[in-house]
Amino acid sequence: MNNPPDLNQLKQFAKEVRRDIVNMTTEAGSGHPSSSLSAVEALTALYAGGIMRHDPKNPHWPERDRFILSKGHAAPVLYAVLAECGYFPKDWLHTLRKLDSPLEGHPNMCKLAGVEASTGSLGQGLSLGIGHALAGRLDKKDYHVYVMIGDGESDEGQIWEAAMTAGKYKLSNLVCIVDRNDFQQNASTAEIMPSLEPLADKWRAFDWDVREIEGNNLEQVLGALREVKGARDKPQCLIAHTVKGYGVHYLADNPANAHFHGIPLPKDQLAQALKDIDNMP
Ligand SMILES: Cc1ncc(C[n+]2csc(CCOP(=O)(O)OP(=O)(O)O)c2C)c(N)n1
Ligand SMILES: [Mg+2]
Repeated sequence: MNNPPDLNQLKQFAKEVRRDIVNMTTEAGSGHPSSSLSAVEALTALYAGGIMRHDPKNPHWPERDRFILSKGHAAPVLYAVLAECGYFPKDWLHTLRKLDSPLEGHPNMCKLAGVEASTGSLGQGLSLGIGHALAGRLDKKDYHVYVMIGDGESDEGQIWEAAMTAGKYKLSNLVCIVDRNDFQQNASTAEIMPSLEPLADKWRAFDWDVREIEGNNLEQVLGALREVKGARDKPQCLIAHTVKGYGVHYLADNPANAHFHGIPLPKDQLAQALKDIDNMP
């Protein structure tokens, strides 16, 4: 891959990804813009910030780093980033959720090169990541495996089976990013599953290294992802504190309203949303 762009270029990349997300979900009339927007900085840093070793022209390159979007309902952020990186033509974004489009509502690895795992049924992606991480160790390859899970998704028992297993095998080539946006489908995580906290302690108890970061702060995300690359004996957890809908006031200022999970922007809000994104620092 080329040298990573500077911070300003990366911020422009993130803005373009946000525009793509609101445009494609509004056009589709369905999808999860708020869940996608909270994850923009993490995927920008991974794919465009020089963290992941990958080649859009050779998506099945055996040496590539792997990214698995376990919270698969945030597919629009993955599609936007893959398109901006050149995995497929950008105008495919207009086909989101349309019949026969490879850009299904949830990522389908059989339909779209660049999608590492088919996800959407919450709870499974970290286990899939463990498979890749163990395979990399067996094959003596030095790739890293990055998995993003949701905080609501963390209610799934399989997440904790995976956490325990990765700790046992000391998978230092595995990084789990928790998109800690404090909301899930119908309400806040505090209402639905208050015992999720203390979250960092739970990961530590399963023998992971844990860092808590501001997940919509690109510099912090980049810094943390660079640090965890050097890990030697433990899997790495980044708890990324984010805002659901970040960058678009209509969504971000109303996250407590369950109406905004899995609902596209009303068409008459699109112009203001694009202005909000333009005005981001
Ligand atoms: C096994 C399973 N149960 C339920 C759902 C429905 N569902 C989709 S998104 C979601 C909420 C996820 O919340 P969170 O993980 O916090 O993601 P966020 O959108 O906040 O990033 C639910 C319950 C699902 N996709 N899979
Ligand atoms: Mg959430």
